[in-house]
Amino acid sequence: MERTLIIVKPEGVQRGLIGQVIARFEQKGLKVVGLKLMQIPREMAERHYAEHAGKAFYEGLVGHITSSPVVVGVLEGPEAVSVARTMMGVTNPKAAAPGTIRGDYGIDIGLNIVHGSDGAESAQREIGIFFAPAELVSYERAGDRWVAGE
Ligand code: IDP
Ligand code: MG
Repeated sequence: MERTLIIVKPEGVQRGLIGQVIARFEQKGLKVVGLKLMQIPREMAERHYAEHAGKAFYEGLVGHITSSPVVVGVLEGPEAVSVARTMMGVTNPKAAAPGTIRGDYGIDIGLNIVHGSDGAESAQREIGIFFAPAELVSYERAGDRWVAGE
């Protein structure tokens, strides 16, 4: 089992897409083990997007992600990191395949609806930025074995 961090970005919250985005991950079989609505402080956004510091879009990115509330969540499941990334679609929603979240809901690269960790290490790092250990809940769902097998 693996965990990944997802964020319904400000445009997703403002457009009323929180439920639809979370529902897709749930329907896939990923388990929500952490979830909260928050407005990200600048310092936290800078840590989250540290890999992009210095890039042309960095200031806009940090400004945007802190501009309005987001929903941050931790999803758990088999290969959760890559499964969530595949469901999100590629970074630029203009190119994202129909059927993906970005492909279905977005058109501007700066307004691509959802963030998802891009690897196991970044997932661990990003989960640590947004969630205290006590905020993550391990639990069994009655249907888990009908999703992931025994
Ligand atoms: P990812 O979200 O698919 O992992 P990253 O390359 O990590 O993509 O970029 C982080 C976020 O920064 C993207 O989701 C997108 O919103 C924004 N971004 C990336 N590249 C550009 C760009 O060239 N112009 C404007 N915004 C960008
Ligand atoms: Mg990224």
